[in-house]
Amino acid sequence: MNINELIKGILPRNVDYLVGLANLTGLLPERYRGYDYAIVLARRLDDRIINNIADGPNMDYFNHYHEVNAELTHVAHSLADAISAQGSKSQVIEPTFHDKDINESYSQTLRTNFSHKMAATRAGLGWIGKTALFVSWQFGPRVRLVTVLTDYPLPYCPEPIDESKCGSCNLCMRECPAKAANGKLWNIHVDRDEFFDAFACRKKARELSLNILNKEISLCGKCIAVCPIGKKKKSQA
Ligand code: B12
Repeated sequence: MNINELIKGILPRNVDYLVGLANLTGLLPERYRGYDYAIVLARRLDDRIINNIADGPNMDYFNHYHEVNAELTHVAHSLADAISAQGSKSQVIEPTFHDKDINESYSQTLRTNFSHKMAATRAGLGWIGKTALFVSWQFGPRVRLVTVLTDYPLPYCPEPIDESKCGSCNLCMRECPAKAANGKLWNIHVDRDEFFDAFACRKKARELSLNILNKEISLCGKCIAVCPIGKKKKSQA
């Protein structure tokens, strides 16, 4: 199977996508046994919408979030079907979780059983920033992720990214309305909870979503908007 051709034929042509291939052997829980390879798709978010996130989410961002989720879900299932049609197994991990994906401990941990960000760093597409976002080389954190797992031995990235490239930049940390980050740089041995307080993030995002959008969700996006990586320079706009 020519996986790159197959993916190219499925991706929408009017938006930017990053495509990464990863080997996740030994990194997944038991329920994904046999699916050692991953195709990670990072869909670029709309700069006009992200640039308008000021002090919390707005309706454009809310709508964009839902549209991009729907697009990613559709693209990932089309890809998984195409892989299955070629005789290999495939499983879609949707952009956001459903009740069946979370275990009883979710409310105590805010952890699901699959991390798109881990797949993306294993695919060499980027690293984890100070506010725990996945930061791609090309578009910074202005991407939303989806993953297709497969048993087909993909030509995976030989050089996964194991540490942060954020250096001394602290912008997302300074601007975070929840003050959820402590500035420690990520690497694959540093757990999320050592540098990022996911509970503080969720609490603030819920508060903002309720006040601004009158919706009980956890939307914020300020850390995405302020990251200088992927932010277009004025001359490019
Ligand atoms: C639960 C969840 C939340 C929780 C907890 C967030 C968190 N940081 O853990 C809450 C409700 C707070 C939340 C908030 C938001 N979320 Co959220 N969320 C998720 C979800 C469903 C699961 C994440 C999870 O299990 N976290 C547990 C920790 C341990 O894993 P992790 O954070 O994913 O990644 C860690 C590991 O992967 C590790 N790692 C990375 N590479 C490697 C390699 C090796 C070898 C190892 C061992 C580890 C390792 O480093 C990461 C940081 O510690 C994912 C979708 C998914 N299934 O991945 C979306 C997701 C992380 N959310 C996303 C977004 C956009 C948001 C918000 C901006 C909301 C919004 N849209 O306005 C905020 C921003 C929060 C932030 N700054 O991190 C995006 C992130 C995109 C990006 N560019 O990073 C995701 C990936 C959804 C998607 N499909 O794109 N979210």
